[in-house]
Amino acid sequence: MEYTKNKRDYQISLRRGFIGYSILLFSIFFLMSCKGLQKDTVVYFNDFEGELLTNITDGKVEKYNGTKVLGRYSQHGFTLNLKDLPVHNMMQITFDLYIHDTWDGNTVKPEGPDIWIMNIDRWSAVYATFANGLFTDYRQSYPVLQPNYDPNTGFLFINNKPNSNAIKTDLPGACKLSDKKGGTSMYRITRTIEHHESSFELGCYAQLEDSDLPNKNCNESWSVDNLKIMTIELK
Ligand SMILES: [Ca+2]
Ligand SMILES: [Ca+2]
Repeated sequence: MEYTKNKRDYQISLRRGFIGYSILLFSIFFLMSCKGLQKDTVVYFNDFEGELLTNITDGKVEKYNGTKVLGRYSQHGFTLNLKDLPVHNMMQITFDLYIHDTWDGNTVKPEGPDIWIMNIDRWSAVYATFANGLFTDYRQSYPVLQPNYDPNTGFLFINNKPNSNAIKTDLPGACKLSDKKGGTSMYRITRTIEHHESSFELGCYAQLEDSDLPNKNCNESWSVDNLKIMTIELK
């Protein structure tokens, strides 16, 4: 009797083990299948340490806070063009954006608004104001990427606190607030978009207002580092 009971327990245990093992095998197979559905290819990466500016129009490199960055720019900016991309249906754009010195966010003329712009294939991916500077209480629209538009009054930027969504706010300034902690804020810009074409254009610019024109480049500027472009093929 005892032997029969033990045998039955053993058989139940064996069956449970077999089911568990089957589930494990199925999970591994499923995960491997999923991995095969997406192919990521880094088609461009630049940390600018080698000062390589191939494919970039209006590129320039400057040393900031112990690293080399693309910039600094004040008004205007740069364009990156890539061709002969592998087959893909999505793209991811990632980089560090430094907002240097005194940006006046949503303030009206003559000091603002101070707008930073990112275009992908000439459509607007970011059109946002930034506020930065020691103890500034100007508002900025970022991380909201686009303003509302009123045909009578023009663009309406949302009021967020200065440095909203910045990942570093204790960096030294680059010119006007040179070496002053809090003079620069750093943001991580990431956009994942639907994209199929074999060519790609990224344009980054700023539209800044400053009554102190001779010192505008020193008062408010920006730069970019660790620019990565990845194509994604979802099968
Ligand atoms: Ca760098
Ligand atoms: Ca300004």
